[in-house]
Amino acid sequence: MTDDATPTPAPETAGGAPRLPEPAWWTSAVVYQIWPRSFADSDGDGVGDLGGIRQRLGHLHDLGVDVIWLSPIYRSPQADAGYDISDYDDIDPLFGTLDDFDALLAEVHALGMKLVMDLVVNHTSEEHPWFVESRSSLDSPRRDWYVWRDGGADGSLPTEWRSFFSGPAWALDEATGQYYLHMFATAQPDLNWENAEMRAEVHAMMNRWLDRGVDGFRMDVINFIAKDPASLEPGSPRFVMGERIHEHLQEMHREVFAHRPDRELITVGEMPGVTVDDAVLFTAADRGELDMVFQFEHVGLDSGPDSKFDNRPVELVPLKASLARWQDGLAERGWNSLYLGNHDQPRSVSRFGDDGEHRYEAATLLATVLHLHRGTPYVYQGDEIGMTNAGFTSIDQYRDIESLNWHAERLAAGDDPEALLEALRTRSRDNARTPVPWAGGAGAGFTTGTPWIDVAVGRPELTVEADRASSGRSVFEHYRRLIALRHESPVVALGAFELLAPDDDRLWAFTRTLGDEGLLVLANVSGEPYELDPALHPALRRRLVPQVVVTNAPGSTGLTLGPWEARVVRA
Ligand code: TEU
Repeated sequence: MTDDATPTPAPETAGGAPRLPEPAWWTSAVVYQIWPRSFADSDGDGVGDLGGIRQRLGHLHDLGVDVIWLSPIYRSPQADAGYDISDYDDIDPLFGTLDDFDALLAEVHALGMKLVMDLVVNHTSEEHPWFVESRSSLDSPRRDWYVWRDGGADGSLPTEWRSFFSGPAWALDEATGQYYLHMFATAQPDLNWENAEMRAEVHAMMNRWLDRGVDGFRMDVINFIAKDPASLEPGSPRFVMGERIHEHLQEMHREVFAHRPDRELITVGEMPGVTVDDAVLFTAADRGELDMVFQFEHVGLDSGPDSKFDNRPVELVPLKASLARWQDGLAERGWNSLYLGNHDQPRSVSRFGDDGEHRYEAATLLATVLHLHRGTPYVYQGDEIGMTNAGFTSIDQYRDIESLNWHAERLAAGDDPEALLEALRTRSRDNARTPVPWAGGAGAGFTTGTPWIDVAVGRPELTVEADRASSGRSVFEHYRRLIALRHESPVVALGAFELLAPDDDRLWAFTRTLGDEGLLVLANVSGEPYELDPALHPALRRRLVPQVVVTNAPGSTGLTLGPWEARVVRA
């Protein structure tokens, strides 16, 4: 988010043809997400840390990513794995010190990469001094920094809202007799963005991190910050996306980003429930809000009506239609971020692919399809070697507060324990939170101690070392090719997108076009061979052997796609 990210009005050239604005640097960039607890442990306490990240930077440099996003490393009681922050200006001792951080940042920059921090300002930890002061009395100067309400005279809660982590979204504070809002854990009270003093403190904190040298922010549930006061009344149908959200983001842009035109920064807002139309407003360069958002439509398709744990099979037709709608919706104004997994989602190869017989093909197919869309791709740690779901069989193996709260609530309600474990095996956030297995052996090259959570069960042979060494079948090598392709090929970064065969429930096919350049992407999303219809695209009709740009099945050039084969050809 810099002035060069904001297309300037196109000046007329001498010949009269308008010159296109320079695309922002992040249109050809790829981001890698590190979830620090499980990336690499340098001190043997079983928890990943900054030292571990520093030791593994070569891996990311080899992969070729441009930006590293770190999930929260700030001081935190770790009720929600660091998304409950008690000091925005310090590093949690679990992960290291500010000196370690500065050393990491310098090394990332020396390798030509950028570092983005997680910004969690919808809520703080209940241990943050702001909240300690806020709850201390009804007339505390910081009372209004959080969302406090009276309960009903009949003992009812201020509203019916439920927390994302089970139970009501309101907690009673005995000392003052009022309830505070917590959309997530009770230990994560929501900040009140109506309070200008609080907003100014957040802006100042962001400025301190940018002054320190970080290259931007991934903003946690940032569309939740604006609570419409009316929505906080009983019976309100409105959830948390209040109307002032755009005002808050524009103010943040003015106070934090706008006066740094010399910096190449990036902002991405995490936004559960955001629509395509909202996203245009959030990301259109001329509005000065965000560079891109994480939308949730495609990762909600397999959720049941009541809960994500009520899991449905993922179907290809709605999945590709959903991504295509976002491609079309943000084609002229705005920008997409592209992801299939992160620390809140199951492993993408287990969820959308095949984590058994065709794991290599499915992991590389999903990567190919995602990276050939228009937008900025995000690679979640471990996906670059095709890591699979955790495979846990006992509730004792789980650590995540969302999973544990949900399990306890459903068990108390009398649900079948085996069915609960099966739901967690499919949907728990811990599926994506197992240690990165760098090598074989007890601590999987992740730690010399006992890992804070078990290494994924059932695949001891799947390690970074083994994947990178497996010639011709390395998921890592495939990602590397895709990332390099985006860097060198404007049609991948900027080309127009068109979905082909939208109703086909096995073929995921689309084209990308920029000027005279065209690419055709063909992916067989099934374990059976797929016969391409030559009528699908002229490049196939001409029966020329089209030039293959990327494939996960070298040598396969005919009209038959093998199981989970993905092929990108010039067209
Ligand atoms: O997640 C927000 C969010 O709405 C969900 O993805 C949520 O984590 C849950 O899985 C819904 O079922 C963000 C962070 O990414 C997440 O790790 C935090 O727990 C959450 O905010 C609170 O900070």
